Amino acid sequence: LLSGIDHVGIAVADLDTAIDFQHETFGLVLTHSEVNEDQGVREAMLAAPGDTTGATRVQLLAPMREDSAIAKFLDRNGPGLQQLAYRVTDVDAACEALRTKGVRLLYEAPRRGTANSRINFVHPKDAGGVLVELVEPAR
Ligand code: MC0
Repeated sequence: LLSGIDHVGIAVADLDTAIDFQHETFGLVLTHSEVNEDQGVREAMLAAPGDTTGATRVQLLAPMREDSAIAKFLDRNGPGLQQLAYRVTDVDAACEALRTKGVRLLYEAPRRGTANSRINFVHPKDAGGVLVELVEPAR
């Protein structure tokens, strides 16, 4: 079902400040950034310089709107780890398998994620207090 850990997501107030911090402190390298209007976020993907596969990234998420999930998370918790994203080969099949186990998915059908991936989320209350994202990368 799962083919790897795609990324971990950190909620931040200011994207550029957080990119600089991760670079100067840990040497992480910016590999991608985009705006996701549907999710109300500006986001950046960063890779560890010594990770030759580049498969697992750190995602920085900054809110664009007060009613976005990231704005609400920041209001409640301040900046910090917001999500764990598992990579799957077939997000529809993964969601179906999880529903069969009684796990709640946040969306009826997958939505658009980073770089045209297809995504859905498991409710944190059904995943040990962790917001789990499922990511099917674009082909
Ligand atoms: C809320 N809770 C969390 C949590 N957010 N627990 C762990 N991790 C989180 N990130 C807890 C609350 O503290 C609360 O616990 C309970 O879940 C339900 O809270 P709620 O008030 O009913 O719900 P909200 O309004 O806080 O929303 C939570 C929810 C929302 C997960 C439904 O954040 C959401 O829809 N997330 C999915 C979309 C998302 O996160 N987008 C941003 C990343 P108590 O014990 O107080 O009841 S976009 C992205 O990631 C894309 C671009 C990508 O990667 O491709």
